[in-house]
Amino acid sequence: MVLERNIERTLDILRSNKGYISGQDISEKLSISRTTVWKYINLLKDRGYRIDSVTNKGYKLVSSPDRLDYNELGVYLNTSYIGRKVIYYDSIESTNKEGKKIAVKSDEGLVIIGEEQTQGRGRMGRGWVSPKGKGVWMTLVLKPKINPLDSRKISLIASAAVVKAMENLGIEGQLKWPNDILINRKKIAGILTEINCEIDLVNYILVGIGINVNLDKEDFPKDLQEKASSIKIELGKKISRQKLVANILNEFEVLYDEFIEENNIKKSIEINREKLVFLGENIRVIENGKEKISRAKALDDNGLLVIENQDQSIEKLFSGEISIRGIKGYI
Ligand code: BT5
Repeated sequence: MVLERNIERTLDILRSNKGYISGQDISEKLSISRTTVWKYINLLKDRGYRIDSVTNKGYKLVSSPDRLDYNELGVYLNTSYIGRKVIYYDSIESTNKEGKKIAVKSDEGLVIIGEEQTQGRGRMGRGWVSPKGKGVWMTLVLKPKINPLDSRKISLIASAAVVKAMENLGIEGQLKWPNDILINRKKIAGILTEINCEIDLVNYILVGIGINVNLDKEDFPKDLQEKASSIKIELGKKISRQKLVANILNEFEVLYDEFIEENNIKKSIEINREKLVFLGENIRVIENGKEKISRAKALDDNGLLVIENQDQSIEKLFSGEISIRGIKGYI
């Protein structure tokens, strides 16, 4: 424990110094010997940190490993409770599945992250492709004191947080109601919200977020290559997963607090509306295997999708088991 703590402190010192810092300075700050500093530096290098060392100048952090553990994310977090505890797995079946095992005993705001998922899950029993080190596969554990009927709103908060975080990093995403995030009309992220509740009491809610960040085309199975994509493929450059995750958690906390403290999700609805794809277009509405063509009209204040059917009747779609698709293309 002490060793880990000291390695972390060494890392913090390196991070807070833009240039070189001498071994002597680090040893004084931590009250340890210079040999021990040298030992910590080597341990950090073993963990993937690139640290430059120059005689008479000292050490400088050049780059950090592309990992999603708390050490790496924490630097960019400004939340008070969301993401302040992270359980990190190099490989896991499914972060939502893990969430179900530990949520009851966990604190609100816990985040479970896997570098890869071997059995990632989508909605309605579908699968989710989650290759190692290239995406964000995480689950957020929440314990709101709300009516279970209101839990649907958490999904709207989550999708708003994801597109807002992307926007912060200069990435223009769109939302396909209810929970897909697209770039150039290809799916790059999905959200799986699961709830465990009694009749009038929520035990916990799991918000599973999957984002294709740095996947290449070959990372997708053939049948997904036309409709799915990644931020890297669409933008032509790699994105920091750490900054993206921290931004999502930062945005999520603000929007979630609005819901919990003021009992409204105005900000989340506004973001969802602003980013909604298909507005004014004809869409295919699919429910229980049946399909019809309607026009997407608006998102109402509760996050229901307002559509106009061909007989001009107006209908509001409640997410649940309904999917929508564009007329052309795969999405
Ligand atoms: C979703 O389901 O979009 C929700 C995905 C949630 C994944 C996260 S990752 C962390 C957490 N732990 C989990 O185990 N899951 C959550 P749905 O709308 O049902 O979309 C699933 C469908 O999208 C699949 O049937 C495929 O057609 C397609 N798909 C699978 N993997 C994909 C990927 N990586 N990117 C884009 N589309 C994918």
